[in-house]
Amino acid sequence: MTQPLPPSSNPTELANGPASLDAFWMPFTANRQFKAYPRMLVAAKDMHYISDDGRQILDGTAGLWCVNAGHCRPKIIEAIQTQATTLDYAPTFQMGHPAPFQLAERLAQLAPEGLNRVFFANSGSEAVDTALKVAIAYHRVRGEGTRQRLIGRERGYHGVGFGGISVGGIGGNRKLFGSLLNGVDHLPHTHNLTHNAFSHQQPDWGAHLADELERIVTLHDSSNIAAVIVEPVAGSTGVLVPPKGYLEKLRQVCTRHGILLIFDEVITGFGRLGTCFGADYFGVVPDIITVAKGITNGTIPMGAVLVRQEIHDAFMHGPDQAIEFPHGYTYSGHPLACAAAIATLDTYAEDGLFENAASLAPYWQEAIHSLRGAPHVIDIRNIGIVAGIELEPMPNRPTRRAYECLVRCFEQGLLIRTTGDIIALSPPLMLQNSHVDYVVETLDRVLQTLP
Ligand code: PXG
Repeated sequence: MTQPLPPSSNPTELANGPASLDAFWMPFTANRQFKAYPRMLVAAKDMHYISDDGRQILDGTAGLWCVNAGHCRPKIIEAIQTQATTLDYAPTFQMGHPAPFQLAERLAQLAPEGLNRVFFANSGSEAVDTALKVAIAYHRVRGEGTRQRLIGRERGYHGVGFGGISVGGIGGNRKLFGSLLNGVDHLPHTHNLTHNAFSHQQPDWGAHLADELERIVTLHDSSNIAAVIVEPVAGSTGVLVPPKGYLEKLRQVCTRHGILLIFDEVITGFGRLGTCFGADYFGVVPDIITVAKGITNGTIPMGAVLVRQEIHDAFMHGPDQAIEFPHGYTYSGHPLACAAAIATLDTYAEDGLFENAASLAPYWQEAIHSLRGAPHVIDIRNIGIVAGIELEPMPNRPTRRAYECLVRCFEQGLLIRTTGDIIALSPPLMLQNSHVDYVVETLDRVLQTLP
């Protein structure tokens, strides 16, 4: 899989390595471990990164699940450059500029019918906190101010704001941070190796886990519950695909009790499953969708909240001069992010990338499941262009085996993500069969060598 390096990616030019690694406190990183054995990326093009020692690394993770169209796509770069020289910044508080209006229209056209109002943020975390605030405030402006409780799910990941970690269900991300939001419950997660190991796409077992929502509603009464938030496919925790019928049940229970259903589509949005949104893939329409990452192909930070029109309209009363929703960010609808997003949506459409993902998904599935039987593999799960490969942890050394796998894959020219002892794969959607083969062959080789 050697392709010529793009001209701008001469690693000897770019790898003016930093004099010291000390000052940068790295996010979600074992800082001391990384700084002892750093892995540096200095350039990227299409499906590949270039490391500081000049090697091509196939991007098996689309960066952090965000570079869905592949790296350094010309149309997106050009749009950012043009925007930066035309209008670098303009406020969106009591002022406007064209780009966020244009982008919001585009998103409304792509979104499931009815979700046609868009609030902009700068990350998935901000989109989630915005969505939770919209939900609570929506009930209040309608005179149902007792609806304040939020329901998330165990093993859910909704970013790192206080709202997001409160509804999130990854213990390690919560335990250092005190009492979090009041009034949050968690549905059980849907992972079960006994029933569902080596499922292809949606597992058969587990829809009944959504019945827990009825139990929580009975406990608190629906008049106290604002919203349920779930990832349609839980990504960060290690790729948990919803059991057949599960999301449908959540939708039914929420509808029955007047509870808003929020799909956090920060990962599943923009083609990851071969459809624009997970909601399209599963045929289940929530009331609010949060997105980020792939909205700008990872180039400029941006998040957004897509909201049913009725929810938006519930705020549009009172005196004309009143600010209806006292919330927003300095960079909500930032010109560069909007320009990047519009060019990204164009690229997805012009290159047929969602369609490519859909048509490659069967090949991806078969290739990934061919790793069944490789050393240490206790589960493989997949959907769209996503896969989770769960390894048996080393005795008394959880995470060690997967970390070793990441290091060895990187040495062999493949970037993977690991969480616990689970490998997560989510390459850019421009991939071809040969890239799939490379991912699987490299992983197979590395798995054979792992302690
Ligand atoms: N919601 C979901 C579903 C996410 O996956 C966020 C919210 C937060 O987005 P920001 O932009 O604030 O990071 C995410 C982010 C991983 C990984 O390795 C996943 C995320 C971020 C970084 C790493 O799985 N998801």
